[in-house]
Amino acid sequence: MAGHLELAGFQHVYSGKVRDLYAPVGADGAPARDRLLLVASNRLSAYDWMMTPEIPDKGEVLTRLSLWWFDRLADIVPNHVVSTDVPAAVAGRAVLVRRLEMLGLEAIARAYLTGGGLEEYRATGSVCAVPLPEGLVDGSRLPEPVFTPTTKAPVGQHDLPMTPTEVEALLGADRAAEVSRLTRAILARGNEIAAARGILIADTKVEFGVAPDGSGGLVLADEVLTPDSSRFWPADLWEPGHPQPSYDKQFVRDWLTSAESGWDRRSGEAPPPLPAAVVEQTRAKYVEAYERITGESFSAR
Ligand code: Q0N
Repeated sequence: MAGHLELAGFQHVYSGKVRDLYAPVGADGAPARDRLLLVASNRLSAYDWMMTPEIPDKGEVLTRLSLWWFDRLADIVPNHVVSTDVPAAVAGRAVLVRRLEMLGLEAIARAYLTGGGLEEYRATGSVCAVPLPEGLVDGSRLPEPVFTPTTKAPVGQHDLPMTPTEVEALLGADRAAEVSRLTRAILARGNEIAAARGILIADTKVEFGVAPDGSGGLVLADEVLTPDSSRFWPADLWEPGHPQPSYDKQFVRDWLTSAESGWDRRSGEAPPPLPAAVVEQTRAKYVEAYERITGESFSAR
């Protein structure tokens, strides 16, 4: 994979759209089997395109926000974090984690109705086999969080909704019920904390793994309750009945779809580079989300 960092003592394993994985290399030169280094980049995607330039400090903001949430979720579920003692080149935006065997699904829960959940509700009155009250609209709060898992599609392809039967076939009934319960509990806890700070978390995607030797239960991995893994809405602008503004990517989307960008979403061509003002406004939204949720001021390391 082109474009990843050369980190002394680490071997590149995998790059996703936004995060990269490395394996620590032992004194014998062999990659460690029980640890990974998870590095958050400053990359941002919109309308399925990677933007240029990157968003300064984004990786650090999201890494620190995930770490803050892991602490506040620790009574619900253990997590994969081992240490934040990482190479200087990635300080603040990387975490050393336990290498897990990841479950083969995206665990998603929804607390508000929008996107794919709204489409399914309009067609069937239910979302992922959960019947919902009549009269809900785009942005309505659900009576309680609903578990709406999807498949994990290869990079470049879109994830597909999974039925409860498919999830049970993949995980077994007991583990399926546990993944559902934990995912909904994580979102409920997130909303308890964030709502008091002016942010609604409409939905979220989490990833679970288990120890490769099969011992122990589910472990929360990857990132958690960040604007990249969740829809954050400013509570003061919440108004069910129409699409809510996205907390973090709104400036990017607004500019890309404005006449000013000169870009046609349907052209199939890469979007032009973001103007400096759009990059700066977007950085400010990530920092604002971090500061509002944690109550701590952000300053890059
Ligand atoms: C893992 N993903 C999906 C990196 C994150 N603790 C872990 N152990 C084993 N595998 C993974 C983790 C974690 N976290 C998670 N892939 C592997 C999410 N990726 C997307 C690309 O960037």
